[in-house]
Amino acid sequence: VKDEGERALRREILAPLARLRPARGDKRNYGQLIIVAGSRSYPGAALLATLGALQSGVGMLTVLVPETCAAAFAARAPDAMWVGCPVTPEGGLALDTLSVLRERMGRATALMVGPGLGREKETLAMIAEAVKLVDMPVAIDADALQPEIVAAVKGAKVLTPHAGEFARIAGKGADLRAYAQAANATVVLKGPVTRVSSGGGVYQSFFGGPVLARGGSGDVLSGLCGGLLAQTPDDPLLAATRATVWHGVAADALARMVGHTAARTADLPGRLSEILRRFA
Ligand code: NPW
Ligand code: AMP
Ligand code: MG
Repeated sequence: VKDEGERALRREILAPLARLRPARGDKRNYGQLIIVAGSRSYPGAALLATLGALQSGVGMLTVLVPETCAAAFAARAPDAMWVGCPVTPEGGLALDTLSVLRERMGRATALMVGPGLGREKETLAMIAEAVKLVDMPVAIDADALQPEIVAAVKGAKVLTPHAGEFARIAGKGADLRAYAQAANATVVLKGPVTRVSSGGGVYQSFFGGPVLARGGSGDVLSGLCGGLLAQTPDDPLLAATRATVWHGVAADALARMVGHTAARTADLPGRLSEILRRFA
């Protein structure tokens, strides 16, 4: 992506993802993502983010979730490595999740935090430490979109706020481009039109539509974004714009198939593959 001017994103940005892979690759060539997500109140958000990440092409995916969820989730998505972590009495991930992260970081190429975490003090303090701990780009969504967490990231970061979360991190009425520049972040400001900026150009996505106006659609996007970031850790803007377009075009496909009303967010990840087939 050329980082200048204002322009609408085109679906052709997805074409390279449809190419056949070189014959000799192995899973280590496609990055490793670690997701930290979920709580007793919002287990589903962690699963939806995982389903999005699993379709991104990422080589390996490790997901840190409350220990009470891991077995059920492994049955739903055995291709992810589910790691159960300790929870607080209120049901959020506890501070000790950090030791699990230390053990599992290994060769990870990106970290994604946020979906369904809840906003307990201990959980958010753990996430602030987690993003300091790692030496890799970080994608931040949902409850983890807090000013102190964003500021704690040393390296590259991709933020995926909706308007309410953007006001929380940037202040009411803040400008996307100016904030992205000041925060040294790639920001995906979600809405009926999603706008993406790293502080240079502003890229608009007109894909998607009101079929996405239901719980969990942002969680699928953050998983997809994390999975793409793990594959192009040196180009967060490319990962963010591709994730936005891919998510939107998949939503359009879902709406064509089942309409706007009776659609399921859980069926959205399944449409991601169909979109790429059209470029192949
Ligand atoms: P209010 O209070 O609604 O008026 P929240 P969330 C505002 C998980 N989920 N445009 C909102 O305003 C997520 O992953 C789990 C503008 C509030 O002030 C999170 O962990 C699901 N403003 C958690 O739920 C499926 C908006 O922003 C502030 C807005 C909470 O996330 C659902 C913060 O927002 C969900 O994804 C908008 N579009 N939306 C699951 N299946 O497990 C909200 N605001 O209160 O943190 O709300 O986005 O629901
Ligand atoms: P979240 O609120 O985090 O679940 O994110 C909602 C997702 O759905 C974002 O990707 C939004 O861009 C998308 N979305 C929600 N409502 C609409 C709409 N009316 N038109 C297009 N996209 C939408
Ligand atoms: Mg969300």
